[in-house]
Parts: sequence; structure tokens; C-alpha cells
Amino acid sequence: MENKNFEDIFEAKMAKNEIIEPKDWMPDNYRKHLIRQISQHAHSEIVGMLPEGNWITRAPSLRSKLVLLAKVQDEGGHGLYLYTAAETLGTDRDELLNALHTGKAKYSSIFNYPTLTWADIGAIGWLVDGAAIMNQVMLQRTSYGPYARAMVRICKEESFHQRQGYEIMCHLSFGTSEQKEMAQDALNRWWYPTLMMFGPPDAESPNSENAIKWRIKRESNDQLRQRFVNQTMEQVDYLGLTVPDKNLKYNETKKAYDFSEPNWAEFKNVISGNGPCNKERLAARNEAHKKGEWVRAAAAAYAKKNKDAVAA
Ligand code: FAQ
Repeated sequence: MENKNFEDIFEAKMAKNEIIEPKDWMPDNYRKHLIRQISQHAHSEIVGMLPEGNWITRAPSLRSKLVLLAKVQDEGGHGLYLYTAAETLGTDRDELLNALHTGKAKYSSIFNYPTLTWADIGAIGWLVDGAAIMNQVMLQRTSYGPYARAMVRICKEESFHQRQGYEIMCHLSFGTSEQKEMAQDALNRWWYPTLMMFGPPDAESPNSENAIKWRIKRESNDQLRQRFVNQTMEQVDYLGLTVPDKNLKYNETKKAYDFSEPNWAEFKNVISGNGPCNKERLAARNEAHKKGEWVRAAAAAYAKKNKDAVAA
């Protein structure tokens, strides 16, 4: 069949809102776009384990330690589903990891900020996982089958993570005045970096046009950011905290909050590798990868032994 026919079939599937599967023909740019987004997403999950992993040994109770451990392990699992989804597009996991470890690949800007107190673990679960869910609910209906299916399980687990964070914030906000101050300080530091997670404003988002056309993204960066602010403000009020934005105000006409834009120069700086923790995160990832070499070698040897036994 001519490429043109394949293209017509692909376009017809897009028009009918059908799912594209790994063996279906797809335009090169669609494939590249997915590999870029899914691998960045996978990298974000495993780099995202680092700021929280930093607090496992210092969690304030056995219960909070168990819950945090489970959460951090979930993030590792999310990375695994996503790397596997990326591999169905014909890419190689070693290549993807190499791009991360050499600083060529992007991962979410949010994980380049430090976790200074236990309240930061609350703020990450509440705000960062909250923003991740806001973005990922639409990805359960993304047009590429393996990515959409991975997102269903990821979203279920992210909801538990969001509850874990909000529980910590409730505990601190309704605790002593020092605890409330810690919660407020964490909210002050994580608010704008969380808003940046949704990506640049729509007018400056080069990938959005194709993403929306191909139903990879179903909603724009700005739409999701606005929904996140609307939803989170009820929780901020309940906690008796305030966001670090003098311009934030409910707008009766648009039935949504007006709010200040994050500092986009800071965002660009962070995604270019110059945020507060970029170097530390890459160093930790490289070291973990090196230390895992023997596990990969053992797993490969075991798989070979089984394959040889079947062949014999
Ligand atoms: N950080 O044209 P757009 C999580 C880049 S998972 C870094 O708007 P797009 C779970 C973008 O890649 C969080 N880079 O791009 C968890 C592009 O660069 P490129 C991750 C960013 O793809 C919680 C350029 O800027 N979630 O948190 C960011 O249409 C707690 C222009 O941007 C996902 O990855 C950023 N924030 O929209 C784990 C969800 N924003 O590639 C542990 C899937 C933009 O052209 C603990 N991804 N850039 O060189 C998406 O939905 C999209 O890729 C966006 C960006 C919305 C992130």
C-alpha cells in the first residue's frame, strides 16, 4: 500500500477518535512526538523519586515512613510502565536513559527544587501530584494505546499520592503554630514551581498544536493550569493558608480565579539545566544507574539462561 493510503487510514482513525496501536502505521512526526513526551514523562517519574527519597529516613513516624516508601516505589513503577510504552514505538530504553543521564533529555522542572522540611513532602504530594493528576486524567484518553493504558493505573496511584500529601498538610496546618508556619513556608516555595509544571503559556508552546491535532494532549497548558488553581484554592482556604500571590482573586464574571503568571525566565533557566538542584539530581541518577549495573547484568543472564533452556 502507498504511504498516502496509510496516511488516510491514520487520519480516518484520528477523525473517529480511535486509538492508535504499536503495529498501526503512524506518521514519523507523531512517533517522534510521542517518544519525546512519554520519555520525558518517564524521566520525570524516576527523577521525582529523589526529592522525596531524601526524606524516607527522616519521616516523623513509622506510619508516615511506610506511606512515603510506598509512594516513592509507585513512582519507580510509573517510570517502568512509561519506558515500556515508549519502547513500543521502536525506541531503546538504554538510549533514553543515556539521554537523561547525559543531560540531553528533559524531565519535569519541578524536581529541580530542594525538599528542605517535612512539610515539603506534604506540599509535593498535595500540589505536585495534584498538578500531575490534573494533567494526566486527560492522558488516559490520549490517542496512543500503550500510553493511555499506562496512564489509567498511574492516575489511580497518583490519587493516593495526592491524599498522602494533603493529609500531611492538614496535620501541620491544624497543628502547633510552628507546624502551621512550616506548611505555609512549603506552600510559598512550591506554589509557582507547581504552576510551571503545566508548561509554558499556550502562545509560547511549540508542541501544543500537533499534540492537540493528534489528540495526544486533549487540553492546553493554560486550561489545565487554570483548572488546577480553581480546584486547589478551596483546599488552601480550608487549610487556613495563603498563596504567595497578591493578585490572586476570584473573578465572578469568568467564574474562575485570576492569578499571576509564574516567572517564565526562571522556568527556562531550570529546564536548561541551571535550576537549584539539576546537577545534584543528574549526579544521583548517574550514581544509581551505575550501582544497578550488576542487577541488570544478572537479570539479562537469567533471561538468557531461560531462553537457552527453551531452545535446547
Ligand atoms: N518541565 O511545547 P510545550 C509527576 C518543555 S509527572 C520541563 O508546551 P508539551 C509525577 C517541553 O518538554 C510530571 N520541561 O511542550 C510525580 C518542551 O521542550 P522540548 C511530568 C517542560 O510537551 C509526582 C518545551 O518545554 N508529567 O509529577 C515543562 O506540549 C511526584 C515547550 O513546551 C508529564 O510529563 C516542564 N514543566 O507540554 C513523580 C506529563 N513544560 O521537548 C514523583 C506528560 C514544558 O520541545 C513525585 N507531559 N517543558 O525540548 C505533558 O503533558 C507535556 O509534555 C507537558 C509539556 C505539559 C509537560
